[in-house]
Formats: sequence, structure tokens, C-alpha cells
Amino acid sequence: MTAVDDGAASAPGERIELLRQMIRIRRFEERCVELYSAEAIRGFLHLSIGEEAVAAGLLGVLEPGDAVVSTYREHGHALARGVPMNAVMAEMYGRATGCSHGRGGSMHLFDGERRFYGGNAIVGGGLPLAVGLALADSLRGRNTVTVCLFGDGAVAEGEFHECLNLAALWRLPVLFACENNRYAMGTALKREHAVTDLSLRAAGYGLASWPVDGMDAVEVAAAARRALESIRGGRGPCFLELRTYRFRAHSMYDADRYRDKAEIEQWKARDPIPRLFAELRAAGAAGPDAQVKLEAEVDAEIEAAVAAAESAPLEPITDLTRHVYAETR
Ligand SMILES: Cc1ncc(C[n+]2csc(CCOP(=O)(O)OP(=O)(O)O)c2C)c(N)n1
Ligand SMILES: [Mg+2]
Repeated sequence: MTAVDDGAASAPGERIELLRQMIRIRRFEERCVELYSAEAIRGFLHLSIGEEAVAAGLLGVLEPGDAVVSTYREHGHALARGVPMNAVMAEMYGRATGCSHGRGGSMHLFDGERRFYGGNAIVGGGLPLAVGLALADSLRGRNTVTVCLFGDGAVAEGEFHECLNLAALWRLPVLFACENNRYAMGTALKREHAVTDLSLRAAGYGLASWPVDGMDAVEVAAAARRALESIRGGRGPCFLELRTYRFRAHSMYDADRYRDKAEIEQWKARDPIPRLFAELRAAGAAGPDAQVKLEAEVDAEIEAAVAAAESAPLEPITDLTRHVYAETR
């Protein structure tokens, strides 16, 4: 995990790190598509391709003691939080060395040590968990923030409103990070929400909230830093509406017939990876082969993770009933 502090977001080193992290997430998921097609990994698979600036920018500015709650579209969040790629890939394969011991798969990545409290298959399901974590941390006197990632679809859930209200009322240290990719499965934002400016919805509960260009990792890092500073200063929760787009279908089972192809192309033209690379090139901070070099490094990491997962054991059958009830008190 890389710290990106205020002035540092514009420093070339940090921008290269943001680029590297986005490439890492992109290539990881592209490899997952191949593995899925080859039936090496199974189950559900929700890709965040196009949305990498959110994961890299937001999670890169957290402190180790902060907590993170995520959704089923969380591979990038886990990787950017520092969950080792080997453990994430092994989880995709359902192996015992996976970050959830192979019991969770793509949608349930978890790493207690890094306070990554999971993907969650329930839309909006992470919001009450995040509020509870933040309450527990503040009762224990810890100056930590809980970052709660969720989609635009979760804003239509009742618990969104209950959680924002309670967090604001109790001034809990939560950063609500809405990854607005404009669709909840096949339902477009404007067909689901009477008010499509989601930052206004949060403002209605008294939270400091603002929209952010979620296709720009540097912008995301700067907005996250500003929100974290405010929360750590005891001024209560914040809400970021990170405006982004998924380039691929909702999941591997989605035929993606509800979106105009021209719209997809318009958003692809704002791809956060070539955008940041072009900025670094223009600033003289990256050479013409910088992206290729980063890709080669990342690909080596991914292939090592695939090889490790393929040779890793499955959980033994004798462990079948473990992790149902607590074994220690
Ligand atoms: C409570 C609940 N209702 C419905 C579903 C089915 N469902 C799965 S994903 C999804 C769309 C959620 O969209 P959004 O929150 O925008 O996240 P995105 O998939 O765009 O990242 C729905 C409705 C669910 N998993 N949980
Ligand atoms: Mg969405």
C-alpha cells in the first residue's frame, strides 16, 4: 500500500505508483477472464475494469489501522488495500491458501490483518457493518476511519438512509464511498433514482459530500485525503460520489444489452490508465516504455500467483464443519 499525501498526489513517484496499481488491478482481472473461460476458476465474477482509479486513488491514501468494507466487485479494492495477490488469486481458485481459506471466492475476499472486512454479496450489506466498525473503533478511542465502498444501486436501499443518518447523528468516522458506475445490473441510474446527483442525497443527512471524477486516480486520491482529514479531525462522516463506469458487463453472466455501445466507447475514451500515463509522459515523468515495463512486472506477479494457486491444496474435508461456530471465546 502506498501513502499519497497532500502535495504528493501530484508528485511523479506517487503518480507512477497510482498507475502501477491500476495496471495491476486491470491485468489481474483480465487474467481472471481467461481463467474463468478455461473453467479454472468458477462461480460469480464481477469485474471492475474501467473503475481502477477509485481503488488505487482511495485505498492508497489509507493508514494501516483504517478499516475497509467492500462489495462483490472488490478484487481491485483488496489488491489496493494490500491483500497479497497470491492470497486473492488462491481465493479465486477456492484453495486453502486463499484469503478466505477458499470458502468465499471472488465475492468474499477478506483479510482481518489488513482490516479488509470483506466483499459482500448483499447490495448495501456493507453499510451497517461499516457503521458498526466505526462505532466500535471510536468507543475504543482509536483515531481510525472506516471506508465503506458501495455502488449507486445501494443508494436505493433502506439501510443506506438508516446508516447515513445514524453515522451523521453520532459523528462516526466513516468515509462513505459510492462507486457510481451509472448502472445497477441492467438498470440505469436515471431509471432508478428521482435525484441522480447522489452527493445531494448524502447532503440531506448533513454529511459533507461532493462528487469526484472517478476516472482520475489523482483526483480520487486528493478528494479521499481531504475527506479523511476532515473525519480524523472529528467533524463526522463524509460522502464521496465517485463517478465512474464499468467497461464490461455486470458479471460474466450478463449479455450487456441495456447500454448503448456509443456510451461505452465514450467512457472508454476516458480510461484512467492511458489518461494518467499520458499525463506522466507530458510532464516528462515517464518514458515511452514505462507502461510496458510496469505491465511486464505486473504480469510476472500475476503468473506467480496463478502458479501458486494451481499447486495449492483444497481445504481438507475434515475441516468441513469449521468456521461455523466460534472455536474460541
Ligand atoms: C439486497 C440485494 N438486492 C438485490 C441484489 C441483486 N443484485 C446484485 S448486484 C445488483 C446491482 C447493484 O448495483 P450497484 O450497487 O450499482 O453496484 P455495481 O454492480 O454497479 O458495482 C443487484 C440488484 C442483491 N445482491 N442484494
Ligand atoms: Mg452501479
